[in-house]
Amino acid sequence: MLKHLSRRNFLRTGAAVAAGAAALAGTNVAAPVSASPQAGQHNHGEDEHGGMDMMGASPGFATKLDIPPATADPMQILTDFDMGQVSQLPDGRTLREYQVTAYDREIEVAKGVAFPAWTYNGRVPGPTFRCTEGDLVRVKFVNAGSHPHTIHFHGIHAANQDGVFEPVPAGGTFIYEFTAEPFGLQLYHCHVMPLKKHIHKGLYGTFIIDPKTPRPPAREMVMVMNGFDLDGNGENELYTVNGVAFYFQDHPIQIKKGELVRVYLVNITEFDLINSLHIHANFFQYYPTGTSLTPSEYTDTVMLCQGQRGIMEFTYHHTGRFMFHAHQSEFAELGWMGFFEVVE
Ligand SMILES: [Cu+2]
Repeated sequence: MLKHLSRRNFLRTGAAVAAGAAALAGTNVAAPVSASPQAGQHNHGEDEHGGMDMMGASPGFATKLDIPPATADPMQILTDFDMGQVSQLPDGRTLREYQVTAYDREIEVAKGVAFPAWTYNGRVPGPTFRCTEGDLVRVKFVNAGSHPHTIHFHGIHAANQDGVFEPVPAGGTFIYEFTAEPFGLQLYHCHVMPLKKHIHKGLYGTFIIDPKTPRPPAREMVMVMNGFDLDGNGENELYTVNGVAFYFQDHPIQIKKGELVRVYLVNITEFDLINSLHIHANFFQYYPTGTSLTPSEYTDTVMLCQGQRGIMEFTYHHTGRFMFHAHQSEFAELGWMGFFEVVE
């Protein structure tokens, strides 16, 4: 049904209209997936393995091929920070250990629209890992998917921890270990070729390295801007924040008048050169990549290349419903649109 549609007329199709109408009518978008209109249509005809060999999987721990965890909805993803399992090293440093498993999984990306995703821990985007600068980070990765994958963390680390030259085969494992630096808003994603396929299928997430002196208290949330190519034509038919089109239009994000809000904003959108975020009736302080504690811009709109990210801070001084969305209006109409509900 979706095979010959371009994204420019996708909105006229039943699926997208249903998604938009559901959002406007307040219907719960997080209903179970009942149909998969895209099943079998997701192959871009590219070499899955990119010519890389499968050396380098770590034998350090047992392979775990269990059932994927329940899918997180975009509201959960907004505030779900994985601080890892914390322990103290002999030298006094903090060790944080994280578990990541890659699964193939069908997810719902708009009301009634399924996408055959490749996921970290069963969700798109993957977990938000959080630590403090100087911590030793140890990530135990199990590949329970059907293709080779890695985790490529942005940050500073050794070449053999970069998740590029050590593809982990299906059923394989790998342990990534590095000191968290520099502080800021990082991200991670699979780096197996063809890269655009492994990324757009859903293998990415947010990685926050807090400064040793924490940022001021705030209501914190993570927003990952992405897109979904439903028919395998190399274009996105849907755009979202945290994985479901129109979700935050249907489920406005409640914030309190006068409270400081901090948004960790990541753009991982494949196929399009940029993505953007605009908030209505307000301005925000912007910290590109979060690597400085001094904002570089006071604005109401920011645009990001794929892999670019930044921290926004703002406070609403008026109650009511305020829109936020991509300022490419086409993206907004294809799902990248939501509301803040500001209350007393
Ligand atoms: Cu991959």
